Amino acid sequence: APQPSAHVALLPSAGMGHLTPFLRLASYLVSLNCHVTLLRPLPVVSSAESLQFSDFLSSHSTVHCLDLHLLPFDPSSANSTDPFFLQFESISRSAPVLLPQLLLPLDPKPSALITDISLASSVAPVSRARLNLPCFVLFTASASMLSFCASFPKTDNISGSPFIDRSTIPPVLRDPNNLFTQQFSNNGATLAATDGVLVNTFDALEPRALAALNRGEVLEGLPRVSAIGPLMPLEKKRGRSAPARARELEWLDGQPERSVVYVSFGSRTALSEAQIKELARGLERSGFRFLWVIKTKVVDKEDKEGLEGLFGDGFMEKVKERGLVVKDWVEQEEILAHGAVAAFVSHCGWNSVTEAAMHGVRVLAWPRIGDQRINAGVVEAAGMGRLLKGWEWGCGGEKVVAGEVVEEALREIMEDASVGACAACVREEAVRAVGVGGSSRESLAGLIEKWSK
Ligand code: BUP
Repeated sequence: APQPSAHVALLPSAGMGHLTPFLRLASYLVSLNCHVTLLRPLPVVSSAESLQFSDFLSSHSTVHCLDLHLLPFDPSSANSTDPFFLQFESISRSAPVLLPQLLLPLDPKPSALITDISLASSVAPVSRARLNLPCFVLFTASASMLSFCASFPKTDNISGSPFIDRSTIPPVLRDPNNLFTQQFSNNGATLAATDGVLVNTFDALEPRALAALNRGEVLEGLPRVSAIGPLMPLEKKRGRSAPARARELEWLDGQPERSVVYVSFGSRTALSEAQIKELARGLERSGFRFLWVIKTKVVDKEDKEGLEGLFGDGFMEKVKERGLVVKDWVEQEEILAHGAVAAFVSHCGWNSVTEAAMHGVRVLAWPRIGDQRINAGVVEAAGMGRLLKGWEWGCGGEKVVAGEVVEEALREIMEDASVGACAACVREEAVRAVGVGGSSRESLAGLIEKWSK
């Protein structure tokens, strides 16, 4: 085999939304003949993350994994109860101590360290000063969100990027004392001191944000922002040891072409019980076929309830011919790739948006928290989907959207051919971006060349 062209160390953060693009990038780098050292913060928060790590390592034997055993951290000292934000804090506090111990003895030495935006303010200074390594950030959300993050002002004055609408800014950022607000602000402020930012997006999806970022219109002194997405899913195991085809994929096999609505609000936000009942009513009234992945807890390990009793009376019986509801982890990427799927009712976590884009699936955007409303704006601007009518912060949780509203929104998204046509165009652009000579592929090749010197 030819000598690896570059040696890159990767430090991901917590939650599937952050881990997934890191492992996809790691796999991509390996395929481009790079040597990858993966730093794995332990213990992880969710079962999904621990499975994802072990699956990845068993199928990428050349990746060198180093465990970063987190130092003791008292969560009561931080102003948040969100398990993922607390984990960001824990990794951030441990990294300055542990990174030199793990990375300095390496031979050959890495030529760059890539870390998650949620860890940037703690990792970038150590990378430069102690490890003598250029530090790059993988921004795991949209370039539009990056433009907001990079321009996020002092915590007493929320205004943000020139083209981010105030109403799309997550309410948590209005609380300057919240742990997440502090992390977001510190990490944003560090961006200018890093060597480059990689974003899981592509030029044709976010032309305006990417141009503004790279023209210095968002923040002067920001390093090069490279769109390298959409990052491709990890290859699934094939052959004898491969797991049997999942129930939901078999179910999709039996459905007509482009007939199914896929419903999922991601790995880390649960709908309220009242909202689950109304969404069920909406799906039932719409008459469409549907596949619904449901979550009732923020961390999967706590999700022990069965499905019975979650919905209104007789729901499961009434829809059994045309609907499937699952609670387990599913292979979302394979679902979106399936020809039977037409539309995606999505919280607009950025990975979900890029996966829908890659497969030309239209999106009914129903954001819940964080960057999701800004990402929904990207979906709308690209024409590949619509925001749920009447949407406001808190929808799905304390503010319940009625079944009739869901029904109407489903009809609109499924019956509007122009949205379908836009989604198909976005798909073509996504395929082009990552193909030979495509913009995203060339951007990453340029970085690898730099890291090889
Ligand atoms: Br749920 C679920 N299977 O059952 P996002 C999610 N996923 O493969 P999130 C599955 O997890 P943040 C499931 O395809 C995507 O790659 C999904 O990331 C996959 O949202 C990832 O879409 C979820 O970014 O994270 O998890 O809410 O809040 O960080 O955006």
